[in-house]
Amino acid sequence: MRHTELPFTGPATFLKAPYRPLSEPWIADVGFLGLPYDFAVGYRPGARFAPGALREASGRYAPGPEGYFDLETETYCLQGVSLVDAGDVDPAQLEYQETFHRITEAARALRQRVRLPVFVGGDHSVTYPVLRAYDDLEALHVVQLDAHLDFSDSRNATRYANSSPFRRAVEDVPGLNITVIGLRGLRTSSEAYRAARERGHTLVTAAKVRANLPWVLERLPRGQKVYVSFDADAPDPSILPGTSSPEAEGLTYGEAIAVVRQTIEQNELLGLDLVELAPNLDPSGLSSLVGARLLAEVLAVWGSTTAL
Ligand SMILES: [Mn+2]
Repeated sequence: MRHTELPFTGPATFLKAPYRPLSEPWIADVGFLGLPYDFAVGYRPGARFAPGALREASGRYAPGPEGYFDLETETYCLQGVSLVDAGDVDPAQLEYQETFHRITEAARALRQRVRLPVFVGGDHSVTYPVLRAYDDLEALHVVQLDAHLDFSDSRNATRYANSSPFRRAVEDVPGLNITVIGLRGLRTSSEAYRAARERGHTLVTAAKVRANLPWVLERLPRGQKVYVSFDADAPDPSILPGTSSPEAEGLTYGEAIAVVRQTIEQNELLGLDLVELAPNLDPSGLSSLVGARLLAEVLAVWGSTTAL
């Protein structure tokens, strides 16, 4: 029994999925893994609380046995799609290498079990050890929704913070290409920007999304294996204030979903993360509800465009 009627009943798991730790044998279509690690933030902490907060908030969006009824197509989606909450990776607090090792091993294990692994951070540093679990592929295209580039080689003599996960990832994971959507940080490192450009990354500002969304959608990868990394600071802080480093003039919810939808529809989605959501920075609870809704909606898009 994975579904009870009211949002706040039963044990809090992602979308009220059954909890099955990776130490047990199971397979499913979708598996959630919490990565409650935020020791790498350069500013306000709290993303360690996101897996717990999103489990609780996502009860609001738990699909019934028939899935979700899509108002646009008047059909059900996620019908018969099996979801599992695989629990959390325990961080080793200050031992980032040990923590990253645990994350990579858990991500590899999850990839063996499910068609779509969903990783819930944590600050953005966790995406680096997650992407290491994809090093068996010839090529992988990351679509990163983010206010910031997160491609710094080093900041304050620190190379594994949440401003560097993609710089570390391209060093370790073969065949990685990256498209970033939503950039608008005022303190963008020109070195990081040039290095990303030289690698052929596609860098799209939030201003460009606002000015011409169809132009942006045209530039998304096509026909590739993709991984979507969704930073909670990509949307505008008016809808998602609970994040370490909010930047004004962000994406609308609709723009963010349009980017993710187009990415999923024209590629093969092999993984997804939602990072940098700090529920403690938003006492209204709105950020957790928007984050949970986002996860649910991305799953619905994936379920309606993927043959299961
Ligand atoms: Mn980020």
